[in-house]
Amino acid sequence: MIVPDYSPDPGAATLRTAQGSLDLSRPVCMGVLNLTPDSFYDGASLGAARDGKFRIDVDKALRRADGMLAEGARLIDVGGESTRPGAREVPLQEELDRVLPVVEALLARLDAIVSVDTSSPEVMQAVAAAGAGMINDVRALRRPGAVEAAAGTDMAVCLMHMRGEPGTMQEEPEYEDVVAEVAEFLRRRADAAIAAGIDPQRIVIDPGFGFGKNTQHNFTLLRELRQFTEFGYPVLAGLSRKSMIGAATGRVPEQRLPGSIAAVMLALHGGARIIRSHDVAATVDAIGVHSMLLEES
Ligand code: 8Y7
Repeated sequence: MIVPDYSPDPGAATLRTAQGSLDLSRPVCMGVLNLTPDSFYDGASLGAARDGKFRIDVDKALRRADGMLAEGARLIDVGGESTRPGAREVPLQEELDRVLPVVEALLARLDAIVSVDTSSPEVMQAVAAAGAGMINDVRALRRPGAVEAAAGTDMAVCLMHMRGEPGTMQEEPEYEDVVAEVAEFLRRRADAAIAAGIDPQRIVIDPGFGFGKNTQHNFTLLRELRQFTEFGYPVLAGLSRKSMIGAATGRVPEQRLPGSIAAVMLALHGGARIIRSHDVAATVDAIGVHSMLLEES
């Protein structure tokens, strides 16, 4: 593949989104707004089954997002497809029905940069038309048509590493060198995005904690996170209440906030610029403490 000649700026700290530039000179928190009935942590809290179908309560979702913004979130990540280990794939129409009304309401009523967690080119086009700022794709634009769909918008894109698919990804993942393999994957996906016409300043990369990795892989990636910043793209880290925190603390998801914040501190120390979290206030506090460390006296 021919890739445009591009020398990334290692200090790149501004992200271009379809809703304007986001300053990342100080790291920011992305709050999770989960629209799936089966999330491992906050499942179904924003909707209920009606007529045998899961339906979102849009007002409840708006209140939750408003609360996260008040706590200091700079982005709201809206997701209608469950990517937890073993999850089934959600049909396109179901994903659109869950996501679009909430995205439209958020954009109309709140001053938020809206990120949409999707791998589907149709959903990307629909939310771009609605005015959303960013795509968060756990499949890194690998679905047929996804790179082209993203390139046809002005949205920022988060390219995440996942080994396999959610249905199978935790079946004994193996790597020779997890850091090198994940880095190589992300470099290739960023190159493919740029080759399709996506401005490098729209790209975010993410090693994908918990996606086809065992506990040791996850902690190796966390320890070596700094290496991922060398591509010059902002690095996003999603650690919130994940099983790696459970493995380290012996705690169930409801009790994993302190462990998650400890891991957030390590990710910030490794250069992460966007922290995806269910717990915005605590994450913003961690960012505040970390940022003081970097102040010149
Ligand atoms: C991540 C994510 C999830 C992550 C990015 C969970 C959608 C599982 N985790 N997206 N999504 N990075 N970019 O635990 O780590 O929230 S879902």
